[in-house]
Amino acid sequence: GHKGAVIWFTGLSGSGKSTLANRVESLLFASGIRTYLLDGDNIRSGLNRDLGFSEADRKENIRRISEVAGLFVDSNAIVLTAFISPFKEDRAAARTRVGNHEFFEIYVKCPLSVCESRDPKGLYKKARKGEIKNFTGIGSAYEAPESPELVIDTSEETVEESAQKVIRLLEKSGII
Ligand code: GGZ
Repeated sequence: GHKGAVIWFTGLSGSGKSTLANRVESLLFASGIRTYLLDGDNIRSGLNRDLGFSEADRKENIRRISEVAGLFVDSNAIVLTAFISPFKEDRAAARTRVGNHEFFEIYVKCPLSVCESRDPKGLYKKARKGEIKNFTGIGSAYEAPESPELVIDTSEETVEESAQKVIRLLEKSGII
């Protein structure tokens, strides 16, 4: 058996949140654990399609996501969230909503220069040209976590190593 929990990945665009969350999800799934992955693809396109990237909209984005994550935890699923979630206050509110013992904040750390060189969707390039005004790391702040449960440096380690660290954290915390 396993307990419900939220694995909350936070980091810049291009830091590797989704890649890592997907890898962790397949490892958990392979062990027969009930998981659900929340990301831009299933949240910003539906539930939150009325929201953009102003501070107020990002705040509301994270608030709704934490409410949904909390509901899944009630069903004993392990929820993985992959959103920039740039503001400390909003991540703290998510932690309070979900419950401190069920909330694992993973800082997906990666230098801005590396994220910018990856630039899979060309968004940093657009932000530099002024075509996206409030892009995180360029025209909008990213507040790094001060005491996350785990820090993963994706410019220094492989996705496999990182995923194993997340699994070990869940094991030693008694979630799985
Ligand atoms: C940041 C933006 C922006 C702005 C569009 N700032 O790399 P991506 O493309 O696939 O991931 C980014 C995603 C961020 O959405 P989140 O819901 O994770 O953000 S937040 O937690 O701050 O609400 C990026 C794309 O949306 N994107 N405009 N201005 N990222």
